[in-house]
Amino acid sequence: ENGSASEGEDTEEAAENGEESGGEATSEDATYTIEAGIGLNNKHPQYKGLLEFKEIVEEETDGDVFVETYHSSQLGDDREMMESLQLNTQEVTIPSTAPIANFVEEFTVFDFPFLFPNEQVADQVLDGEIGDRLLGKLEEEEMVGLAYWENGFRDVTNSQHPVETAEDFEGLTLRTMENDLHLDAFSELGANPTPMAFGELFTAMQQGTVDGQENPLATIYLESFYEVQDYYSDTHHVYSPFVFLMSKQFYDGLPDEYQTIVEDAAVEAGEFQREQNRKANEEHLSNLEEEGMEITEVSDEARAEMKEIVQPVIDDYAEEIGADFVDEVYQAVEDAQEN
Ligand code: TF8
Repeated sequence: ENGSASEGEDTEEAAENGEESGGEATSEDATYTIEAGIGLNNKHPQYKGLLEFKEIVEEETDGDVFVETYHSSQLGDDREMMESLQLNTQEVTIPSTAPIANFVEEFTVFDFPFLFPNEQVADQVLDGEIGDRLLGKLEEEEMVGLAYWENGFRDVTNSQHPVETAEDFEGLTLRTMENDLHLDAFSELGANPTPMAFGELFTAMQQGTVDGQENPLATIYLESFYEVQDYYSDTHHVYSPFVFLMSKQFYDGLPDEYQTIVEDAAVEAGEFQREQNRKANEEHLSNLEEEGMEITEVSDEARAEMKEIVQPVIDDYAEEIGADFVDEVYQAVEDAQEN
């Protein structure tokens, strides 16, 4: 039986949605409706990836599974949307790993500063056995992890001064994601970390509640952070994966054939999303410069110093989530670098 299809009010939203994404399917013809929501806006490659997922699923199920897409935290922030998945009142969301760690603590490992040296290594570890194992743990939390997508390497922006070395974090009030490791790492660097949902961030920067934040280039540019931030630094201090999540109850209720279709579609749309994300990075950097941001390039020495400062925090969390498991992750990162 289908929990979420065609309640009367879906029709209007579906029509709106179909118009926006150019799709012809409607929820009226569908047996299953997937409400999919993300926190970023509709200019971000993540939303483009979601539209790709929609197209594949609707085509392959001949419209029997309809995907309704929402962006800009219309359905809530990362934590709220995950809770909705647990209750099966929303079917899909694609949060960063950092907020997922509040549900499955092992996800903290992917947010260890400077863990992944580049995107290719991240792909191999995430798409490999380790990444898979962590996705499996989501089932205990009533969610199914179908694929890793990409948020990207996180960089710092602020309104006070250029951040060139570790010392420049001193005294900066920085918004962080709601994740204990992020909080502790930025404290260790001397910043005043302020955890907050992404949807509140722009206003917080605008009103000066926080001096700055850290996010990948696509977000900094496409969410117009340059309007309220003067300094950008390519710290690349952590690689932030996205995870494509589905309500377990909804997934379990799908026929086998449709389970395969949504799984493959999440992976395929994810490949497209990663590609779009990576392609745009260089352009976004020059866009930020054109918009008047001061760009600071961080040296490898400065990154090494930042890493050294936060290493005790990393070691604490490694202990907490399981030293053996974390060693396996380090080994997988090394193996991937040799390939
Ligand atoms: C953050 C993350 C976000 C997301 C998204 C809004 O800073 O980087 O981009 O997780 O869902 O909160």
